Amino acid sequence: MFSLTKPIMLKGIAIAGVLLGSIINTALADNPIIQTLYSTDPAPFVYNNTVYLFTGHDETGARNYDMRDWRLYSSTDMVNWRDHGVILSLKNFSWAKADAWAAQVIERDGKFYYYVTVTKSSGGYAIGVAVSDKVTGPYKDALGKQLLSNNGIDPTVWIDDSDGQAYMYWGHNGPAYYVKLNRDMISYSGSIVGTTVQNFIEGPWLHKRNGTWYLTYAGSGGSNEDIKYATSTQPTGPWTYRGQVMAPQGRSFTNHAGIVDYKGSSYFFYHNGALPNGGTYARSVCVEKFSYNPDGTIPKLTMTDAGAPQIGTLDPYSQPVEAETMAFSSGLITAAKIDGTGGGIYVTSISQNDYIKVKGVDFGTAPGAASVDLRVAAAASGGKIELRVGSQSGTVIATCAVDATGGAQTWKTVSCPVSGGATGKQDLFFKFQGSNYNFDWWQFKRAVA
Ligand code: FUB
Repeated sequence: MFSLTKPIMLKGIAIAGVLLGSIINTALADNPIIQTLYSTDPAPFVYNNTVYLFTGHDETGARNYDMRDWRLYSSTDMVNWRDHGVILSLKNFSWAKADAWAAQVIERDGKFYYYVTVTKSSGGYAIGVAVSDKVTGPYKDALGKQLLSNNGIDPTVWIDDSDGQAYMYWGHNGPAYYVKLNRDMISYSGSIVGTTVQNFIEGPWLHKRNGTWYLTYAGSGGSNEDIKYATSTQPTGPWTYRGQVMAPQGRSFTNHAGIVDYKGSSYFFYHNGALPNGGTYARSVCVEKFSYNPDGTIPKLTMTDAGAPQIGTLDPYSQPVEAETMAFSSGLITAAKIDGTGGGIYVTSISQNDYIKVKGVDFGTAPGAASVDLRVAAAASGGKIELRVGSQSGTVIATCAVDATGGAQTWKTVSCPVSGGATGKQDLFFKFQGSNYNFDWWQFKRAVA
């Protein structure tokens, strides 16, 4: 029923990732949020004034669901997203064999609990839980076995602010099930209860707002899934069907919702098949800003290319900005430097005319920026990075030669003069010339007035 993804040519490096963005035409769009790989099942989580976006990952070229790890991205402005890399994988669960499906992270008492769907080595779906002291991990299997082993998928957890009770919902093609989690968050008490939710298929997202409980979920929308929701005065239902939030749109059979409030606004995350060669097994996470209606109902939302508006601006001066912080990119990918825990991500697999867009960079009033430092590593000379404003073919404000540094992991800081237009708020583009070099971070220095 759906066109299968064509395998995309791997670049010549032994890491997961492919050339996706170089054939994207919607250069100024900010949806999908992630262009360096296919991402799925968004689970946003607000912590410490930052939105952490936990996602699944469709392997490129897959002809069925092929999902092996979970990824993390973060943002403080909803448009520039920093890539934290692989944050958890099937390998972290010794009893699991496949299907790193939908997951969600929440915090309790300073620990972060990562509820995941997997297939057990012995067969059948199960829900596991990993734990970390830090939101960015590393996460470890908390139990060494399943939390729930009854063929359930798509866990979603919310802690009731009125009494501290945590509830976990999950389900697939039947009732939405729930259970009460214990205070330790890695065990439960009482029975597993099935609740009737109209047209529920999968992907529940539980949240509470102004005393109302919301269960948002993927339903049967015709040929593809839509997103529907129901509400209740209690976390345990009964659930009253409230309608469709997002009609089927685009090329993915599934959709999957995640909803958060951040800096005074509400955001709806979902996935579709909007990247090149995207589809049912090659999905991408997107976001839309929305406002609840005065009566608390959720308005009907449409998938857009534009995504959410930027909150504030990005400061290019005060600290190094990780190169893997992007509003959009084309061609390149990211990789983990050493340990794969997300602590050392960099931009790699750079080819001629690849680019990174960083949105809404505030260079301040004239005279603006005087120079820029770039942290790079190169096995050979010959590359250069053009910094442009406005668009990938906009005004060049700096050109930095990338000479050989002694190896692809031998990092050096290159300092380049900036001229002609690095003032005010601008979209900044790193336009790459040549290849065979890596990029870790950047930072501008102000001109002395
Ligand atoms: O991504 C794999 C599965 O597809 C998820 O667990 C479901 O929610 C659906 O999005």
